[in-house]
Amino acid sequence: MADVLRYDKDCIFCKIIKGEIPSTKVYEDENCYAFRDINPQAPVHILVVPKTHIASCADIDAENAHIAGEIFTAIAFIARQEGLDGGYRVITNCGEDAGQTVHHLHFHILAGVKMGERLL
Ligand code: DGP
Repeated sequence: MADVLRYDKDCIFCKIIKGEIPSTKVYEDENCYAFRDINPQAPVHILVVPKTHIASCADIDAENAHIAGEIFTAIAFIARQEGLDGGYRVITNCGEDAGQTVHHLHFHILAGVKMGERLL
């Protein structure tokens, strides 16, 4: 069942989800929305977000944890849809030290380039 969606009126990703700011949609279901990053860091760079406003993965709790599973189910679907057979990296930045700039939980799917084993 779909959650009752909560939006933050000042959140850029909430505005994208509501269609108030345009985006290149890749995937959508009841609880998740995915679109191409405006500043791609790899040939394929997609953001997957919950439709309801959650600031970061630090705000995942027992009540909303199902969203994490739904997002990863969407990520696997999107990877098949995009033909990411060579693999892909999934990143979520949480907080200032991690470089989070948009405070609406989002997962980056990066692909289309050989990334190597180092994360930083
Ligand atoms: P992070 O640093 O993890 O908070 O990443 C935020 C990402 O969001 C960054 O890669 C750029 C992307 N982004 C910011 N504003 C917009 C926008 O208006 N449209 C799209 N498509 N992406 C955006």
